[in-house]
Amino acid sequence: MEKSYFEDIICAKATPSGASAIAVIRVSGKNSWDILSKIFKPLNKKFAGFKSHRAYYGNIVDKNDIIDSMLLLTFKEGNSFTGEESFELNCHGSEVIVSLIIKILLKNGCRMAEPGEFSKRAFLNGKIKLSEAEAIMDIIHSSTKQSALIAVRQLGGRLTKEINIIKEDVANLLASIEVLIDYPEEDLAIDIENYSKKIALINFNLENLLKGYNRGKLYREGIQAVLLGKTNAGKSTLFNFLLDDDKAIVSDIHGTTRDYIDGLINIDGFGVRIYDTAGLRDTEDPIEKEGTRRSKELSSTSDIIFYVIDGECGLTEEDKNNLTEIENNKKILIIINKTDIINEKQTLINQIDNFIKNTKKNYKTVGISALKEDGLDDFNNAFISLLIGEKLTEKEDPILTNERHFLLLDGCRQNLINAFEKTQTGLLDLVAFELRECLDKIGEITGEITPQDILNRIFSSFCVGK
Ligand SMILES: Nc1nc2c(ncn2[C@@H]2O[C@H](COP(=O)(O)OP(=O)(O)OP(=O)(O)O)[C@@H](O)[C@H]2O)c(=O)[nH]1
Ligand SMILES: [Mg+2]
Repeated sequence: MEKSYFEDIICAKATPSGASAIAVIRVSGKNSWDILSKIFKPLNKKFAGFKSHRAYYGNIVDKNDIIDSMLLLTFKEGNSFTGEESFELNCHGSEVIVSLIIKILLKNGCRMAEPGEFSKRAFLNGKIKLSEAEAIMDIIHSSTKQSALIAVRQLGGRLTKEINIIKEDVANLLASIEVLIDYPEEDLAIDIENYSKKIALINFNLENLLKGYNRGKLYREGIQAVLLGKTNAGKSTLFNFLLDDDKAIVSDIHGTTRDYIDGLINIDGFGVRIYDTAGLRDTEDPIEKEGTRRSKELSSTSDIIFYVIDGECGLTEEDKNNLTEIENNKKILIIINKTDIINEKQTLINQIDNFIKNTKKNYKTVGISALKEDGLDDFNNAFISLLIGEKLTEKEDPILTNERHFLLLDGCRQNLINAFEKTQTGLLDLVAFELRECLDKIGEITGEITPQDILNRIFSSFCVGK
């Protein structure tokens, strides 16, 4: 096979748009350095031709005009990110300069890269696995430290490693079964119990990987949380406290918040988009009515509800009705606010427990003083435990975050369950069929067997320049 899959030389800006100190323009393709001799003039008088893995200071020129001075980094074929001859221009980060340089590159034989084309070339040239290319995209799109860490680990090949273990196990088992099918005359012993045990063990490891997916998804995609409760409970005060900002108007007038506002916070690595909403109360005011309707609508699409109880008033009939109305599948963090002015916090917690334990709600209770900014640690801990059970240890990090990977592995799980059932009937042909299907799906994750249209779909969701 040819070294490079594509013939064209591609270019793109690899850094985000807007003004910055430096912008990076990437160029990759067979003989791309030929372009350099036309457009880049090194300022070192002793310059004697380009070598790989060097930095050169010089000017980009268009005929006799100097466009910008910058550092150039060079990478030869086989030793670059894409695997192709390539270079990077570290020019000044002005949109005008970047677009001028890109125009010069296009004039001299480059074409604009498609989204994800650099990573696609890296994959097709065998430089990265498909799951690693997808991790690059995850890093670009990750909004919290935790999701970036997971993507970096995936890039470091942790997912590939785990999947390879499963693949090896399935392949070994398949090989031992195929020998029996292919050489029946050898009269080899058929150990059904042993095959079932092995399949069950592989499935156990696979299910552990799958379990991490939902947690990983929360990290990657973030969480929507809505502050709900009676008027004057202190929702907006709490919103401001959590955001460490004065975004929402706070007052002791009931019905202060009329429409929802939102902001992004980070709780233990989770990106949480939190909504402050209009307080719930019976009202004839059409604007407030609409506000209440919006509060309820938001709560129905949220992953978690922060239900704020005014500690000074205790658990009222309105609170009971509001809590009962929340769908049973919702996670509810009941926040007793204003703990700075209540004495009997525990009594109130017990009262809430007594009321809610019969309602089949998934809830936790926590006390806070939004005004005095007290109780944040308890709030964070209760949030995490409600969301994901207990805190994750380093070892339990979810490493499966990509939906495509999840669906394929979930398919593998089904194949293994089928294979397990078929071993009981002794139909080894069918067991082998399921195991082969399972291996094909694993191949699609790492990119060993991936149809062209799937590749195009994956890489087209990248940004240009990656
Ligand atoms: N003592 C005390 N007062 C608080 C606390 N949190 C809020 N308040 C007061 O309670 C009143 C109402 O606070 P808001 O944050 O506006 O209440 P809200 O739930 O947003 O009210 P609406 O927008 O009307 O639904 C204000 O006077 C706040 O200063 C608290 O923790 N302790
Ligand atoms: Mg408010």
